[in-house]
Amino acid sequence: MPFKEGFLWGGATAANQFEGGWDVDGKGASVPDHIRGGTVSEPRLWDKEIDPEIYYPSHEAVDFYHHYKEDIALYGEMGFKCFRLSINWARIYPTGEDAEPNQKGLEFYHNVFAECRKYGIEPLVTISHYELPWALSVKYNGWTGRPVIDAFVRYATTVFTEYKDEVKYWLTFNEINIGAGAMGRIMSLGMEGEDHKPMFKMSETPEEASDRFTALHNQFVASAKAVKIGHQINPDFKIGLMIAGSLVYPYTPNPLDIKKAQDEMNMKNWFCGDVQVRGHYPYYAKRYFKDNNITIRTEPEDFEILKEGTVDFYSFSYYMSSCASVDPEALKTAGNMFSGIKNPYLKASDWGWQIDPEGLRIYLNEVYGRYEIPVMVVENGLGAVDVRDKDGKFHDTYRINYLRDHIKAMEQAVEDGVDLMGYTMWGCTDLVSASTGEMKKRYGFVYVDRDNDGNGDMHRERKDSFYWYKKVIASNGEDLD
Ligand code: BGP
Repeated sequence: MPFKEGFLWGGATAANQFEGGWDVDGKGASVPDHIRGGTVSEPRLWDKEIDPEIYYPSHEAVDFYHHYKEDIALYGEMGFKCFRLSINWARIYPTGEDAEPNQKGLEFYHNVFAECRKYGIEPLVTISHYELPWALSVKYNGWTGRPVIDAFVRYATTVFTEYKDEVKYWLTFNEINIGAGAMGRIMSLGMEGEDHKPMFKMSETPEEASDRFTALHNQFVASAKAVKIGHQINPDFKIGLMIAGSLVYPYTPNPLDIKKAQDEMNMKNWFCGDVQVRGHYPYYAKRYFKDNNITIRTEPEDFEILKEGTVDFYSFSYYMSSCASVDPEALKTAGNMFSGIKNPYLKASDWGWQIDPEGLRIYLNEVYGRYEIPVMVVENGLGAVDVRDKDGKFHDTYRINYLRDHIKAMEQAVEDGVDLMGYTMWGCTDLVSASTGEMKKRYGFVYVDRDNDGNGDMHRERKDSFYWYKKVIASNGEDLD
């Protein structure tokens, strides 16, 4: 049996894409609550003032806030061992700097964890999944402002203390390395500048890049402080990092392509893990900052903090791979926040993300070889358009095929010797897409009746993949047919 006993099979979600209830029971607005929906060709725009006439996907999302019992019961039925969710920061501290946490917000997650316990499901909690209270973002220009570190540490301390007997597995920041790419500005900086602008920014000045890396540095410090405090609160906590797994191949054997792929892997993929696992900035970052005129604002004590707050395990999302080439004519591919050059050997999803299960095996081996700490795949899945068949059901064979191939690749990696803790497939219940804000891009085992414009009664239905995944879990990954 390749997967170890107690392997954490399950699914993953994020509060702003899943919960809804954006202004109920004392919750404050968070950054995603100001972002409109979009599509691949129409980028999501953000507004300083929330306009009641406009549809914002996070406001109701798929209403897990009022459906959590039903949703977790479905996870129980599939036999989930683990459910990854994030806590909505603004539900706990509505402005980020409130004197006391919001009791109703704390109560909601107690209820969620109690429900998980009923079915023997272990929660895996992301403390910040693309989330920042709006008030903090405005006051401090997002994570560029140092006071945000203290606000985060206070929030993390509150949830660690509150849920210390209910949650064992934690992640500090979702896909922290997205902040290492220009497209990640919005996630790390908040909404500076004029509004009604696209949520992603593709290019920037050295000053803007300096702000972005300062924001990322502040997140490193905040994460390290939280890890240290978490271990004091409960020494049994396992606290991990979370990276957008970005595997880059050289496009050709041209040594220049190979060097380019190495540089991209370093800064897009390894940089954050190197800081969070090893406790210090990697050697190659110095040259990158020098070549790009980037200056990071730091305090001397930060470097000791980074050393003291290294993580217990490495987790990541994996959807696709890309190539690097020095040829300016090489064809580009769409992608999960980072994009790259198209690989002629791979097919792509409807959204242009290149499907590469073998890449997952390669990536797992690379990560484990580099760090030798436990690894977990906390996001993987296929965003697709699901159409109801003549019999009224969702026969999502394409999703089953995608997941099967990736689970087989994990199996190989385990045989290779990788210490793999678990697998939480992304978007186990259909939810709002992070990059486009669409509902049409579905990942789930469970269908939700909701469309891009907010129509639908939110009822849930099992797809074919639901029954398939149930068998996979029951057989601990043996039965993949
Ligand atoms: C990751 C995010 C998730 C999720 C996923 C799929 O980058 O951590 O929040 O959304 O990608 O992306 P999308 O929703 O854009 O299809």
